[in-house]
Formats: sequence, C-alpha cells, structure tokens
Amino acid sequence: MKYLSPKQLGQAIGVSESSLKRWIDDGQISVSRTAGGHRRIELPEAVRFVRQRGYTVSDPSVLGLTASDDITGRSDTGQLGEQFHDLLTRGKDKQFIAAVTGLYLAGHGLAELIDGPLRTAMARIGELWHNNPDGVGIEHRATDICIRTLGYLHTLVPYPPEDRPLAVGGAPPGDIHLIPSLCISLVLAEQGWRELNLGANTPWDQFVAVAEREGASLVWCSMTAEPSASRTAPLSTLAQRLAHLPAPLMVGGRHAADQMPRPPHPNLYAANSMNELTIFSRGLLAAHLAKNNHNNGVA
Ligand code: B12
Repeated sequence: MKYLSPKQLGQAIGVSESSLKRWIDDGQISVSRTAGGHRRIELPEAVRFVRQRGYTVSDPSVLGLTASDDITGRSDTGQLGEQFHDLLTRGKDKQFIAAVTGLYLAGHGLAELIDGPLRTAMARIGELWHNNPDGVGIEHRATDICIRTLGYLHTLVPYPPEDRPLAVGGAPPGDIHLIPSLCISLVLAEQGWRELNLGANTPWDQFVAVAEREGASLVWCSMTAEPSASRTAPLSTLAQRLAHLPAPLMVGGRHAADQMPRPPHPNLYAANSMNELTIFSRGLLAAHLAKNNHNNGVA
C-alpha cells in the first residue's frame, strides 16, 4: 500500500500542507500515524478525497500515479468511446491506463466509464475479425490492456473493512470472457463491498460452494458466451441452491436474458449494466449495514 504525507497530497492538488492537516484533524480525510506520530494518507483515501472534492491533480506523479488528462476534457461518451477504441486498437497500454486513471481522478464514475466508452470500444473491436486479418490479435491485445487497467484501478479503491458484506461471482463453465467479472468486482469494491471474483469458466458447483463457505451476501454470474446445447445455463437450479443464503443471484451479460427461467425464480435477478448493478447492490449494502448497526445497538 502506498502512503502519502499531507505535504505530498497538498502539492499534487495545489493546497497548503496546513489546510490538509486541518482537514485530517477534522476527520475529513482518514490517516494512520507513523511510529513518530506523522500523518500518513493511504493512496486510495487520497484518491477518494480528490474525486469527492473535485480537485484537479496537477501533478499525478507526486501521488505516484500514472494518470493523464489527455482525454479528460472530452467527456461526451461517444468521443470517449472513440478515444478508447483508438488507444486499444493501437495497443497503447500506458496511455490507456493513464487516460482512464485521469478520467477517474477527474470524477468520472467507474460504472459510467465501463458501460459507456469501454463497452462501446470493445464491441467495435469484437467486429474487427470479420474484415481485418489482424483483428483477432488486436482483440487479444486490447483485452490484455483492459485487464491491466482494471487491475490498476482496483489499487486506487479503498480496501473494505472486514465487516462489509461479500459478493462472489464469475463467468459460467465454457465462458472464457474475463473482463465483465473484473468490472463487476471493481464496481462493487468501489461501493464498499468485499468481493471475490472466481473469474472465467467457473464450474456451477463452485458458485455455491464458495458462496456458502465464505458467507456471500450477493452472487453474480456474467454470461457473455453463447451457451451451447450441452451447457444450457441451469440458472434456476443455481438460484435454488443459493436460496438458503441471504444472497440473491444477479445475472447479466449478453446471454443472461435468454437464459432466464420461466417462471422467474424469486432469488434471481437480471441486469445488463454496471449502472443497474450499482443501484441493486447499493440497496443491499445499505440494508446490510443498517442490520449490522441494529444488531450492534447503534441508534
Ligand atoms: C474480448 C472478447 C473475447 C476474448 C476474451 C478474452 C478473455 N479471456 O476475456 C476472446 C478473444 C478470447 C474471445 C473469445 C470468444 N468470443 Co468473444 N468477445 C470479446 C469482446 C470483443 C469483448 C467482451 C468484453 O469484455 N467487453 C467489455 C465488457 C465490459 O462489456 P460487455 O461484455 O458488453 O458487458 C457489459 C454488459 O453486458 C454488462 N454485463 C456483463 N456481464 C454482467 C454481469 C452482471 C451481473 C451484470 C449486472 C451486468 C453484466 O455490463 C458490462 C458493462 O456494460 C466481445 C464483443 C462484444 N460485443 O461484447 C466478443 C464476443 C462476446 N465474443 C464472441 C464470440 C463468438 C467468441 C468466441 C466463440 C469466438 C470463437 N469463435 O472462438 C470465443 C468464445 C469463447 C468462450 N467459449 O467463451 C461474440 C459473441 C456472439 C454471440 N452470438 O453471443 C462477441 C459478441 C464478438 C462478436 N461480435 O461476434 N472473446
């Protein structure tokens, strides 16, 4: 974990060290203390503060961040999609990570960036193989850049306390698409969930086994690949097997809707964006925290 002194954060956002110390002592920024009693700010806490207050980070390198404002000004989703597509198809990994980090620091939401420009750019890249002999290679490279970018963003999100509810999920057997579940775990972590991403090609029984063992409060399943006849998704069975847990099953992805059982199972929900996931999981998280407070006798 990277830590910053109040002076370093102040330099990065053009604010005096004394103001920062005052805000820390007011409780507006959480810190830990060194053995000598000096205030130290965890990088994710600094990022949270910068985003919440709308500060411009004039020199991200002071924070040890790879961030650029190359495309920050162009906040129109269509234009951003174009820029993402351009950097990803040209394999510009460093620039892509820096641009997305810059957008995040400038206050863009993760769900908004994923549902908008990232999804648009990757959908276009998924069409390249039709008429570009290098299309598949470009798609593989773009996927790798997305995976690394999502991993980098994860390091900027505060680590949730142990008493937070846990979400578990992944993609089903035969589905090798990694990016959607990485997006889900990142969006949930940003909200304050603990998350356990089982990744791609996860056996159905492991959704249940891990959710039971770890005490999940939410299970997700991302269905991107077309299920073959031999592996039609047993979503109602999965929902039934999870029904004894306080863990609704949320499915999403391009093949989620066509796999929904009829009649619907009461424990099973479908959504098709990070925005919908955010709305749903925010409600669950609030209910969980309220219940914990009630059990702990907090008024
Ligand atoms: C990257 C990619 C790959 C990579 C995957 C690498 C990896 N390890 O992750 C590679 C190249 C290996 C690959 C392989 C294949 N792929 Co592929 N792939 C893609 C691509 C280009 C991007 C997918 C992606 O990550 N997008 C970015 C994420 C963020 O967006 P998203 O997936 O749209 O998800 C959004 C929503 O659906 C939703 N969402 C998704 N999951 C969930 C879950 C929950 C709970 C919620 C709430 C929301 C949600 O939120 C997301 C953000 O808005 C898509 C193109 C496309 N249009 O999707 C094709 C695509 C999905 N693949 C396709 C195909 C056909 C294949 C292959 C069969 C190709 C082949 N012949 O080998 C194999 C299948 C492998 C398998 N069995 O899984 C087709 C599927 C067509 C169809 N009819 O279903 C697509 C659409 C490409 C195309 N246009 O033809 N693929």
